[in-house]
Amino acid sequence: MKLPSFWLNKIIKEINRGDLIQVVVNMATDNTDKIAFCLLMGMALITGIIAYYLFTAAIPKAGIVDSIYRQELPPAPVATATDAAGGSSSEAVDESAFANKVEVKILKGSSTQGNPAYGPDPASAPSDALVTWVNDDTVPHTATSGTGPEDQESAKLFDTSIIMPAAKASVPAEKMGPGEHDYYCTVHPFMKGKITIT
Ligand SMILES: [Cu+2]
Repeated sequence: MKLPSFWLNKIIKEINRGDLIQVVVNMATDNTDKIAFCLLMGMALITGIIAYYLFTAAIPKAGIVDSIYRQELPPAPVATATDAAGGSSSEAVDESAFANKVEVKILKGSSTQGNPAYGPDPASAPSDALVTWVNDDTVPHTATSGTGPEDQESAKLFDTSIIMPAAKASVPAEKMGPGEHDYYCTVHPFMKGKITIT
């Protein structure tokens, strides 16, 4: 394609002569098709620039969702998730009163049946310890005493209630009493674990 440099040279020469109007006239009289091409390219350029700024102006802003399905989250679970003391959904436990602390993790991905649920499992704790379940998953879980929802003794020994993602809940080992205890998640009853108080 020699056309662009040809036109460039011609335009520069004409401009050097200081006769811009003559440039346009020459182009219009001699090369109507090439003028049309240039005009189309010019219009495309203008369209592109306008479209760029219009689309930029239409980009949605973060945090603003104009959806008819939008629902505000209930405030209580949000507060629980950020509550480092163990969540308002379970009984308040003074962590500083316990020298012995045992942590059981609710494992990431545990809401999928077949995945490991709690870790360590079985867990063990001395009777003077505070057992804390930490939810490392992205959905709410519980640690509820019993073998499952059908268990008559379910939740009678202990129940953390809902633990939101990144939150935790504690139960004193003393409350559970010595021996091996089954527990499960009321949200996902296939999630089962054991804890032994020694
Ligand atoms: Cu669960």
